[in-house]
Amino acid sequence: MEKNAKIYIAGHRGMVGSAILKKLEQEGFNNFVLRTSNELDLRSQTAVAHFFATQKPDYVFLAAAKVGGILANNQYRAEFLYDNLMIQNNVIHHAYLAGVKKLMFLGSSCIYPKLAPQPLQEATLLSGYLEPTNEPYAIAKIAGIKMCEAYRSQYGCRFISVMPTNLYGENDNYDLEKSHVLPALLRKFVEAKQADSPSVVVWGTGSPLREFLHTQDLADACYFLMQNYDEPEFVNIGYGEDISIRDLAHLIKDLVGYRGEIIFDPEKPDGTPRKLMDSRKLRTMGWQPKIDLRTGIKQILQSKFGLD
Ligand code: GFB
Repeated sequence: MEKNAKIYIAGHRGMVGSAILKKLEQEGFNNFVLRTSNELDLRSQTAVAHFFATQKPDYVFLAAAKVGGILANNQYRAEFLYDNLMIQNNVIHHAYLAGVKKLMFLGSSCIYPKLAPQPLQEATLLSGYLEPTNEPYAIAKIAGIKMCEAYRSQYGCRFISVMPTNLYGENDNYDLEKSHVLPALLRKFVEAKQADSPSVVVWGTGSPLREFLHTQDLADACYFLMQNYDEPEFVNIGYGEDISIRDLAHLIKDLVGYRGEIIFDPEKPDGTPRKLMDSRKLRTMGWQPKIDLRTGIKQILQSKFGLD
């Protein structure tokens, strides 16, 4: 990307989009076209068509999506399917019509079959059944990958897809019903400490394993791939290690300095037993993450909750 290139980041106020914007600003880019969801409803074909025809961005990062944790995915199944399909169909198609030089589509590790061999290799896509709690979201993301592949093969578009593992970072969602596990546990343990509560409830059995990547690392990887990668196959972006929800809860409990008890609620879903990404493809290109989980959590405890 040329330093004066016009760059559109769809979803620039979200956790992922804001991290990408920050990274690009640090790298010296300054010609951004940005729209909030109030200013541009990406589900509207007319609005998106008008936006691309008039703004004609050179590069697009498609980080806009309806996202949420395990319960939100399961509860708002129609919205997760409809909103995400509409957003990506509109943005990808109109990026093609407007002659965008390169587009990056961001997916998720939930695209892989629930019981795919670990670590999850890119080649195992569509080799088995999906995890039911997030099937609508996964189907939308798989459609996005296939759209980028199809627009590349039929129209020659330089559209690439990347699949990040579970993410955390600045501008996360802390709504206890809709958020992902990491922000939810940070909030639960901080509030329990402040209120001197005797216990904190952690959903599920605690046995599922998850891999967590800081969004600063993700943004760094996206920038790296946008500059260096131009192939039809999508690329995993992971940290390389996972942790059980039980151990994550204990880690956060210790870092917060909470002394009470942890109670697991097996009535809540566990979801996929494990989803560790195989990120060898990205590693062999020369990229690696910098922020380990403990450091990343401490950073957020400080910036978001004012804890040292
Ligand atoms: O982060 P999370 O909601 O998403 O949950 P997934 C991960 C694990 O943490 C599950 C457990 O086993 C949860 O039951 N957990 C424990 C909690 N306590 C909590 C809590 O207070 N809140 C939450 N949210 N979980 C999502 C997918 O799956 O991951 C999305 O539904 C997407 O589609 C996203 O792929 C990255 O990792 O299970």
